[in-house]
Amino acid sequence: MSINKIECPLIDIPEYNYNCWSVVSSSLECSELSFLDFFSNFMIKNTPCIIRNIASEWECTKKWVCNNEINYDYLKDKYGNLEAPVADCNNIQYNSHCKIDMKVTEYMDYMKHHKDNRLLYLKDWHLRRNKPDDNFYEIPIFFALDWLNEFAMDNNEDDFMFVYIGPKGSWTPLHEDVYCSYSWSVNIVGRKKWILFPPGEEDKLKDSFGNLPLLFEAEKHTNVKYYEIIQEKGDAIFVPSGWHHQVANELNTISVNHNWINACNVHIVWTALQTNLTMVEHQIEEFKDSPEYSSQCQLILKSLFGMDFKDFISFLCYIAKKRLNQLEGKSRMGLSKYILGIDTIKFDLIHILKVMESITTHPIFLNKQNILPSITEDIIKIKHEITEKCH
Ligand SMILES: O=C(O)CCC(=O)C(=O)O
Ligand SMILES: [Fe+2]
Repeated sequence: MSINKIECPLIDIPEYNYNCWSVVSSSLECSELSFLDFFSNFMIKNTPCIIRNIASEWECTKKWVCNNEINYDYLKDKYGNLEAPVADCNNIQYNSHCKIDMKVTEYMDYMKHHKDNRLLYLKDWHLRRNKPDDNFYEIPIFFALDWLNEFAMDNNEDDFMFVYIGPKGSWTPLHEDVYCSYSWSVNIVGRKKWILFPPGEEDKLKDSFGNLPLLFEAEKHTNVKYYEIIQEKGDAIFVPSGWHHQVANELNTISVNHNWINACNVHIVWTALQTNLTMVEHQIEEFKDSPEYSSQCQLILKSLFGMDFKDFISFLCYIAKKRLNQLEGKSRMGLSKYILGIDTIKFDLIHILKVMESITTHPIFLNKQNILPSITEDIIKIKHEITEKCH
């Protein structure tokens, strides 16, 4: 079997069972871990893990690091004229870090000498998109089933592939990832301390208005279950869907991070989308008799969650159509250099069908509230086709 071929087993995804604490937070050696082990023990169980020594062959491991420190001069030389978003961890406004755009050359000077009161964290930098021919890292096979970035790249839309560079002491506030997606992160150099909360534990941290703190402090919350995970240089961390987390750089650190969705967590994304819609509907309940109520709810949903029903369904339909074509013999290339095996394609389709079945019983779909006109026919056609070809 080709080492770039992804074969997943056609198995069911179990219900959440976070009483299985013993499997939580395992640390595994990359060369001893198979795709299947990762798939069945972590991805479908939505459980975190560390994979050690994943980046030894990456170009950035070789070139961006010098004597275990960030090679500021190399980065300045190579990327100095690009711009990147930078957060000031010492400047908090509206419950988040103040953000500015900065020239990379200026940021590298700051990192090398930093003598001011600011604590600047360069984050969410789309370096890969800015320099598409610069293959400074390879997506590891474990993280290659990634509909989110496949969709973004095929359609020339914003992707979810980032570089983070931060000094010792910089940090990321407590949050849940965009769309309730998975994330993975690899340290090129440095060390991060992660605090992860199994889904639901974050409710214990909320104040009387339902707001989460910017930063979890263990001494203030003694009844909360959480995991502290240290991620060293060369380690990947797998952050499951819906696990709130906060991160602190314990040394000057560079990481590569992706957000991703696939057949194993798409149902979690769908659940989160519905929960967010219900929340929005309650918030503007007083207008529920107005003819614009449904479309206004979708608009607010998009600004809150990052996508609305139409976006989510279009995304699902796109992946479904692509996989149906791949089943018929069209190129089976997935993300990056990876080829999808037949069972992987079927696995994707079967789980898309499950979510589509749930979508078609949702009140928005049943009441034909005019927010999904053209997609309605698409989804029904796709459901038929999947049923025909995969059962
Ligand atoms: O590394 C960080 O500071 C934050 C990364 C993160 O939140 C993620 O990868 O999901
Ligand atoms: Fe995150």
